[in-house]
Amino acid sequence: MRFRTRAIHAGQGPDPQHGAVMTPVFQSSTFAFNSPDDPGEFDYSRSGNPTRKALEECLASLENGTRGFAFATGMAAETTLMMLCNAGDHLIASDECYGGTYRVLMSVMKTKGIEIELVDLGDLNAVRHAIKPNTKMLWIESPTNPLMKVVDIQALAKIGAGNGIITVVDNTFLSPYLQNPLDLGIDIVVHSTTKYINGHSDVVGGGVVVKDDKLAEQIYFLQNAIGAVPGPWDCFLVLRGIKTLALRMEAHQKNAQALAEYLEQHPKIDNVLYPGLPSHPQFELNKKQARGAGGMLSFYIKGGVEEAYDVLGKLELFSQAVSLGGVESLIEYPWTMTHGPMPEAARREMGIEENLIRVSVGLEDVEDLLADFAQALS
Ligand code: P1T
Repeated sequence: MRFRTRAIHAGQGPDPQHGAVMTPVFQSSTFAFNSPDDPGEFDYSRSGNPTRKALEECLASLENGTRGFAFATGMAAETTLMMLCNAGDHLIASDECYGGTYRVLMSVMKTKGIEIELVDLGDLNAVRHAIKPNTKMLWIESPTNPLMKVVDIQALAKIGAGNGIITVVDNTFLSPYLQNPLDLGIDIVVHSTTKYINGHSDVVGGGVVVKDDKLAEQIYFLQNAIGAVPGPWDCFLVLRGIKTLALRMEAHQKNAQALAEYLEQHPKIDNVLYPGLPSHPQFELNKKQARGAGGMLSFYIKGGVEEAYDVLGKLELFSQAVSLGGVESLIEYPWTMTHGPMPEAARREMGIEENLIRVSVGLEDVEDLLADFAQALS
């Protein structure tokens, strides 16, 4: 089956009891055993729940994997995966990533004795050079949040496989509609389902997909042991959103492309970061490994804090808010918002400056979005 069909049907046959076409919300913490030694398929909702199972099967299908896992948030999914590492293990992570990922790596995992090394994953020699006998995991984000850097996923997967390192890609920005890291040789895909997968800014959630049985068993053990799972109602909402993922992504990226082209020629903008622009340094690489450039873009406005605050305040359709991937356009200021948790020096080293602005381009009429920027920049 193709993508749109799987988004609507994978894991979601009619309910066997009453024929409900939509997967019911099984709002139950516990399930009756048939007998003390026969729990049936479900026994307790931390370990498994039928609504969650439908979502997990759908996620697995959309990422071309064999097992999916749903989590309470994207960070819950990430933290659970990082627990595959033990004290003394070495984890190489992208030197550009979401501020919350940076925080959990540097302020949680590192303090528990996991060695964290941030590397420019665009430099494959630097990655090879960083590998040590105790390197356990390679953590990749592509495109990166918020600088939209694209790295060679297939090459990194090869380096990981050749050295017995578990490779992880955070695929939140492109969604499974536009990029499938498992097909490029990656071991684990992670998502904040809060974003495009749910798509309506009304749920927080996370997802993980793998195709290796042994890894799946280890992740299932951690999911159940740690228990950072979503409730059935949230799973239902994500499943409802997922059905239109393909349609939304097409529309998001059409609007983002138009806005990126508009901003790129605007005299008050210094530089636009969007992998769909031929000026993007990894334009060709993105075309090679993804089926589109998605709905996220960032830009440097000419000037500094004052000019940035001015445009943020004058935009009327773009709410100033963190998060992304919903139907409505959002704008945010990485310096104090998404990447505020990072030390100033780390922000600067990454390229996050006071004149950087990030946009999650929504599904409004593009003429209205362009007109709003025109008035805000005038
Ligand atoms: O917010 P949560 O569902 O826990 O997901 C964390 C996360 C993980 N990975 C990426 C690439 C992300 O962008 C996020 C969350 N990001 C935002 C809230 C934001 O505004 O960038």
